Amino acid sequence: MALFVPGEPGPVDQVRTWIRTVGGAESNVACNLAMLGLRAKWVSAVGQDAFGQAVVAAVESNGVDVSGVVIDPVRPTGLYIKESNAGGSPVRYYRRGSAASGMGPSLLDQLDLHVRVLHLTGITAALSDSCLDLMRALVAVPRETFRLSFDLNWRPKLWPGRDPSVLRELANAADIALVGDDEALAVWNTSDPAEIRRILPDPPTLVIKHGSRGATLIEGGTQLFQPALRVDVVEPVGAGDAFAAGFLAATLAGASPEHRLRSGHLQAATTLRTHDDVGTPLPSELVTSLLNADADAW
Ligand code: KDG
Repeated sequence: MALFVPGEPGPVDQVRTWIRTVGGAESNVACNLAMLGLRAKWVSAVGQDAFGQAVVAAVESNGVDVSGVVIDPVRPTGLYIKESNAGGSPVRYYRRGSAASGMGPSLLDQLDLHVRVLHLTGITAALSDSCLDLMRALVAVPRETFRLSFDLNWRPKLWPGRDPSVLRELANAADIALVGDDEALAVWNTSDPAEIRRILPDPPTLVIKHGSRGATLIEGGTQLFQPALRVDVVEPVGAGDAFAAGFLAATLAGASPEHRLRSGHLQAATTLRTHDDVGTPLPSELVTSLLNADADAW
């Protein structure tokens, strides 16, 4: 989506200067993966309009393969705005009837599934009936070579009139599921990791994020908590996507559970420090020293 961030303080109805940038959970993950040096492809749909061109160009400029993006000649590119530039992150969507909401199972033709990870999020399931059909088709694709990663990404503003119980089904179909404890509380009435595991027993890898506190990895009978980095937060939207990318990159590299969580937190820090959905890389020496730091120094 095209993303508008206020360019000056004040309530949105009085803001006259807007900064136009780009956001969207899945493209954020792809951009972060590319930033981490992995080959990433983003598949979606944008309108045949200036915002669509800008979105595709921005994602591509991060090093992401955008060759599978569909240009919809009829429906417009979705937009969203961040209503506040003073902390917090209320967002307002202008995406009903957008090109992305027109996606459906035919998009499978655009997908080259010779990948190591296919990453999906619960946002797509909320966009339309055809998007939900697409999600169901994607989780049903036989996985010979790739792992399916699924981030719950609970966005309450997208669900009125739709049944969010499907999120449990989709998350349980994943090999790697990522869930915020605040999201689990909203959707399943619990933020307790053991209870969340009971609701999501199937993914071999389950990551439960506890906001600024840290994250818990539950995998193969072990449970590991890793605190988050202390960061001066400018605005948190996109941090979960960056975390997912950091975690996935380290997972693909065969890193230890502790390093995988740390890699997620480090990547999240890049986004937390900016109003943009995708941040800029941290100095590599800092990353290396923090990945290998003692637990106390972290
Ligand atoms: O995770 C960040 C996303 O929420 C943001 O980029 C916008 O995709 C978006 C959404 O639907 O909220």
